[in-house]
Amino acid sequence: MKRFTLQIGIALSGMVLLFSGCNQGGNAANGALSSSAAEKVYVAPGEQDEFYAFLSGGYSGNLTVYGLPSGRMFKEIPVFSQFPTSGYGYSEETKPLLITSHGFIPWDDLHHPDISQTNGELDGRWIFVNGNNTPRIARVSLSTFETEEIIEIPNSAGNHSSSFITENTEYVVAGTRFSVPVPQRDMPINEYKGNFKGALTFINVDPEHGHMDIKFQVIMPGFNYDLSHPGRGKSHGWFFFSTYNTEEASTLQEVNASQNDKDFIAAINWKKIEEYVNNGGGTEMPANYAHNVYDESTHMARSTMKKKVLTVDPTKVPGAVFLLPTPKSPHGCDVDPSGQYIIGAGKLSADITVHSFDNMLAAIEAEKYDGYAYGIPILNFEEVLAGVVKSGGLGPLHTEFDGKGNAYTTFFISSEVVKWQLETWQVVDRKPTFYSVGHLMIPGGNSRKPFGKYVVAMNKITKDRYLPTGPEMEHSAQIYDISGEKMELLYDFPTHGEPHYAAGCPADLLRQNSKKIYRLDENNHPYSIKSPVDARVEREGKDVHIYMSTIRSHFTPDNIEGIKVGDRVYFHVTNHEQDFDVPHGFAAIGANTSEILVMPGQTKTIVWEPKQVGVWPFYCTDFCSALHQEMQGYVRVSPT
Ligand code: CUK
Ligand code: CUA
Repeated sequence: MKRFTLQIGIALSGMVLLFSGCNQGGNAANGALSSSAAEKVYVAPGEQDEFYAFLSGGYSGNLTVYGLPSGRMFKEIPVFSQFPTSGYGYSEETKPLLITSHGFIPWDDLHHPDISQTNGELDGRWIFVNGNNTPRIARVSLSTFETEEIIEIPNSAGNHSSSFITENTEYVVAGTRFSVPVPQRDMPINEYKGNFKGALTFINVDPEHGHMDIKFQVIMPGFNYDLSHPGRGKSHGWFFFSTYNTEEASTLQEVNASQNDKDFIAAINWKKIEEYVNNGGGTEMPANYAHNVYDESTHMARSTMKKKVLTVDPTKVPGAVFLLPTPKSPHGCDVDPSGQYIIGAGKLSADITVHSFDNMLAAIEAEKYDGYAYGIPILNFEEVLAGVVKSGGLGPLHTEFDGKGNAYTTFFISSEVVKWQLETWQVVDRKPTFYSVGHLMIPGGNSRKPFGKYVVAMNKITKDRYLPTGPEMEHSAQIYDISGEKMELLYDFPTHGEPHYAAGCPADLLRQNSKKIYRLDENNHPYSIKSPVDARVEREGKDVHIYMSTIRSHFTPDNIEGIKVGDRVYFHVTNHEQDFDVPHGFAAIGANTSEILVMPGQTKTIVWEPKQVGVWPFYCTDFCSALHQEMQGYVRVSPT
């Protein structure tokens, strides 16, 4: 996003100044909140929120859980990060989740969450998120709120189109913001045009366990594939991807990349391609990518390196791939709840382009083509167009829907949310955001059944919104009431990292299924023990395995001798509590990883490599009872 500011800043510097002038004027622009606004976000002590909101953490690599309307933060779910709070990415059980073909990569840039669906409605089973940098998609359980699976995406780079899902969670998709040589090879960068390719990846989701598996990759021309959205309802079976740099320039200085007045939305008939590959179509290509799965019953993750991927040349599947011309470097690519309208927000534009799915089918039927790009038909713009929203704003990015015939589009440059009507294309309201809004989110706004009560705007620049905290401010989110004709700004809350997108759902969808306890009798961790009486120390050469039990408020064993400098000491800690929300932590002095937090019924392992002779303490890091401070022990480390 910061790129865009820069680029657009050059082109439209006059207007930028104009807008930033009026929007960053401090409290005068705050929208004069009424006391009823305060009431609407007030959730009294002991009461619970009406909605969950899952905000991406951007460069934090995490997904953060909030309540709406209160804006209270409940949990940070580590996905593409090492997270000391829980030991995620440090513990032996979770480290394999972060393995890639490039090695152990404990960071990524998380942009877009999407909740699983059945029949186009949120089903609250999983939430999928993307890693943008080293292309990956993760699946997070909405029962345990933990990352359960991460799959790497070969042949792509900058997985920004993810992780949107089809309406029965048949597929989660990945795109490629950067086109790259496919397969990767050593070649001159300035020979990009015609040689680099854009892989669009369709990942099958197993309906029972949610396990992901790459079904096929469509190898597209070397554009930049930005965002995507599935068709729904009548357009179920299609997927839409916005593109920019259809000039295929290797350097995206403004002059190069914005020559074309129109780029494309690529429309992919995935059902047709699925049929083609089910009948033996496609070409298997060597590819290296990691597939990492966490098993809830063993509490362990396993990493497998995959060696090939099935690729599809779109020109070999007639009627499967089309290009819809869309003005001014479209960024957002959103589909309305009916599946009829495909909205392309040209980020260098003032207007919003709306394509019609029916028009698209008619244009395909009548072969209203304006030519071809590498053999892929380019549909005639006027033929597919449904309407243009004359917004009066600048820099449209993303659109969500309230399910009542209204759409809400963010404008990055003019810092506002604009409400407009589907089919009349008339703007009916607009409200400023503070400041420079990226995505917005209506719970279920990405499904056939949105819950159009609130919209959350996620802003890129915070400036004067909060007490200053040095040069860096946390990003802000703003919640608006959209139940009436006019939007009303209710509240403003700080977020973690950089929230790009978010997904939300009614609290009732998750409340019942939220897991409370891992059952001890179901604990299949290879180093678990059934009860404290099984606690022991076992040596295998230099490796020492300590089978440890925790229960309020002691460790068994708590005096450990026989350890030598140079040993690798594995603390396998089983929490033998069976009470909701009673974790125990474990940390030993000089540990060069983090501590671990072990939930009741769970076993976790941390490795400790003592470097110094002595008697070294360990303790529980979670205040678990009145005798928490008594929950401690010693390890005696002798010379080698
Ligand atoms: S986003 Cu990822 S650059 Cu507009 Cu979906 Cu912010
Ligand atoms: Cu267990 Cu503190």
